[in-house]
Amino acid sequence: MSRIILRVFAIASTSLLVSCTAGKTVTGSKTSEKPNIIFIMTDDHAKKAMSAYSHDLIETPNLDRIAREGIQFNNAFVTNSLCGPARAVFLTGKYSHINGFRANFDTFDGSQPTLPKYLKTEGYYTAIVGKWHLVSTPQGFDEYSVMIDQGEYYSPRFYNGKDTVSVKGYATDIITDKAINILEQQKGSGKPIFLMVHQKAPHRDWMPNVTDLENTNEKYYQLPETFFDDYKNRTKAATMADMRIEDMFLGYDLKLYLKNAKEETNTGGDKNSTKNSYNWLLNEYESMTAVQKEIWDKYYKPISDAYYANKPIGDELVKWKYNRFMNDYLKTVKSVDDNVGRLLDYLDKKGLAENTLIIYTSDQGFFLGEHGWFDKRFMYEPSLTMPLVMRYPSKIKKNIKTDELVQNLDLAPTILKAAGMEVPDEMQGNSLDVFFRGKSPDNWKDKIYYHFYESNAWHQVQKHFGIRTKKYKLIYFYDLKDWELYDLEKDPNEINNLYHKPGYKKIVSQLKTELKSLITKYKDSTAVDFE
Ligand code: SGN
Ligand code: CA
Repeated sequence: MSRIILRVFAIASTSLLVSCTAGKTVTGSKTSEKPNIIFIMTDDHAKKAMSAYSHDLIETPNLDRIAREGIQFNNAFVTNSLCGPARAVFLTGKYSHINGFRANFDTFDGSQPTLPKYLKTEGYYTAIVGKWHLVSTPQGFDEYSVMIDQGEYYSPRFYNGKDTVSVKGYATDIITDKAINILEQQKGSGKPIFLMVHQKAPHRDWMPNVTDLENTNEKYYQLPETFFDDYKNRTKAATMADMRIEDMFLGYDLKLYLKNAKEETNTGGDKNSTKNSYNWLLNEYESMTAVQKEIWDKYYKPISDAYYANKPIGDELVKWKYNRFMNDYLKTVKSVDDNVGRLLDYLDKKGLAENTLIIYTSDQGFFLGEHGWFDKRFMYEPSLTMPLVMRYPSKIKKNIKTDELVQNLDLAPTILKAAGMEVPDEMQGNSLDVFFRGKSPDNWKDKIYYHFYESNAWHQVQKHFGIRTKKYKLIYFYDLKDWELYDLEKDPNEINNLYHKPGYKKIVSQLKTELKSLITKYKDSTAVDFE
C-alpha cells in the first residue's frame, strides 16, 4: 500500500538536491498520432486576474495567447471550491462524494481509477510536477516531483517517490523548468506525454519572484463594488465567515517588518490558532539567497517604514491592506504568465505546438476583495468560477469563446476523448470537445451542482450545496437550515438574497426540484434532505 503520508517525508528526509528526471536518450522525433497533453493548473487564480477575461487588474499576454489560438470558457465552474477536492475531481472525473476527497483534511485514495492510469493504458508517458496536496503519494505516474503539502515559493521542496529535495530558486520558475525538462527528455521516445504542471502560485502567502520586485513601485487598484458589504438579507454564513481583508496578517500576508511577533494582532482567517504568523514568513525569507533577500528588502522595507511612519487607521487601513495584498497577488500571477510564455515558446521551438492539447486552469477561483473577502469555498461567483482556456491547433478552431456552463468535472472526459479513448460511464462529466469547432451542442447541460463540505476550518465557511443555472443560483447552507437565491442577471454581485422575498415561491420550488434531480443524477448520498 502506498498511501503514505507525504508530510512524513517532509519531516523525515534531509537529502540534498538531486536531478529527478528520468535519464532517457533524446532521439530523432517520431511523431505520435496521439496528442501530447499539457495540463497547467494554478492555485487560487481568479478569473478576473487574467486579461482574456478582464483588463481591470493585469495583462497576461501568454495566458491570453492560449485563448486566442484556441477556446475560452467564460462560465467554467468547480464542483467544490477547495484545493485538494478540485484536484481529486480532475483526476477522477467524479464529484467529491464519489472520489472520497471532500475536504483538505481527507486523504486521496490513490488506488481508484484516475486519468493518468487510463492514459497509461493508451501508451502515454504520465508525469506531474508541482503542487499535489492530496496527502497520499501519487499513483499512476511514470514520474513525479511534487511539493510537500502547500509547497513553498522560495527554495521549494519536491518529493519524487524516493527523496525530498529542496531546489534553490523561485517555485513558478522551477516547476516550469521541471516541466520543460520532462518534455525535452521524452520528446524522442515515440510515446505521447500527459504532463500535469501544477503551480503553487498565486496561493497565499503571495510571495512574488524577486525579479518582479526590481525597478517597480506599488500600483493602485480600485476597490470592488461590494468591498464594504454589510451582508444584509443574507443567511448567517457570510457574517460567520472569517476571511476579511481587514483580518489579514500584517507580516505573513502583507510583508510588514514587525518589530516583534506580538505586533501581529490579526487572525488571518484562523481565530482558533495561536501560531505566530510572522515567523512563517521569516522561515520562507530565511530560505532565500543573500541576493534574493537584498532585492526583497529593497522593495518591502520602504513600504514597511512608510506604514510605521504614518499608520493608516479605520477604513484607510482596510484599503491599504487590500492594495498591499493585490500588489503581491498580481505579481505572482505575472510570474505564472511569464512561465506559461516560456512553455509555449518551447513548444514552438521544438515543433510540438500543433499536436499538443494545452489546457490552462486554476484549482478554483478566489475572492479579490469582493464582499470584503479573500480566499474561496463559497458558491458565490468569484470562487465558483475558474479560468479555463485550451489550445490544440489541429483540433480546436482559433479564437472561440463560449458562455455555456462547463465544469472541472468535464476535464478528465475531455482529455480521454482527445487521447482517442472512450469516456468510462462512471465518470460524471462530459467531454468539452463538442465545443472545439465553435458551435454549442443543443443538449448541453443547463445547470450545475455544487457541494462544499468543510466546516470549522480555516475561514469558517459553512457547509452548503446548491444549483446554478444561467439565470439563477440557489444555495442551501444546511447546518444553518437556511437558503439563498440570486438572480444572476439582475444581481451579478449576489447581494440581494431573494429567497424570502414575495414573488419567488414558484421559482424556488422549481429550482428545488431541479436540485433534487441533480443530487439523484450525481448520486450524492451525502446531501441532506430538504423541503
Ligand atoms: C492555507 C491558507 C488558507 C487557505 C487554505 C486552503 N492559510 O491553510 O488561507 O484557505 O490553505 O487553500 S495559510 O496561511 O497557511 O496560507 S487551498 O487552496 O490549498 O485549498
Ligand atoms: Ca487553491
